[in-house]
Amino acid sequence: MGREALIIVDVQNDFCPGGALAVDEGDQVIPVIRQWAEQFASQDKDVITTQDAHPPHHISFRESGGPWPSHCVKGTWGFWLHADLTLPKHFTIFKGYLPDVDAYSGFEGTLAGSNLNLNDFLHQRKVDTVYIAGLATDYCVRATVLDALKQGLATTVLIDAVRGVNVHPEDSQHALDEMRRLGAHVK
Ligand code: VGL
Ligand code: ZN
Repeated sequence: MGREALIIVDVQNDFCPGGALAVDEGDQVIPVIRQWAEQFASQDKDVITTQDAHPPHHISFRESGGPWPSHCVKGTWGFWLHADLTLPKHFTIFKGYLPDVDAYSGFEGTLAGSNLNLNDFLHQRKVDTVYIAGLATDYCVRATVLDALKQGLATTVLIDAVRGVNVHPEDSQHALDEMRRLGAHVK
């Protein structure tokens, strides 16, 4: 039996109300995630946060022909985790830092200050089971969940701890259905 980890996806200012790419009710995940994080830490389980860490003019920005307004530019206010998301000891994964590559999944990211990718990091930590929370259900949470399943990790989406962008109104529901169909637990 391996260890369990909590992966908190992109609870950054730009994805919360007031941010450049605000997710409706995005900040409502914060108290829920804080409780999960405290519980994981108290059981010596790893807590991992991911952050979108784009350079200016990233390929996913409208100014570069992409779909999104400029967001989560590394070092700006919108890039930082929401101030209310106070967390116990945790590890940080950055993703989306290459100018010409978009990266929705945490598994396309690396441990801050190193080139260790998330999958290798989880292997080193003997993690075989992940719980996933954060923003946004229909983009980065979805992509992270699908990659976790591809890596053979037992994967649970924490339903009260995710919110979606919903460019189309049903996007989050469809994403959750897809995650379930591919083997994720939703709890
Ligand atoms: C995300 C859109 C663009 C996300 C990141 O974190 O879900 N969505 N970049
Ligand atoms: Zn992004």
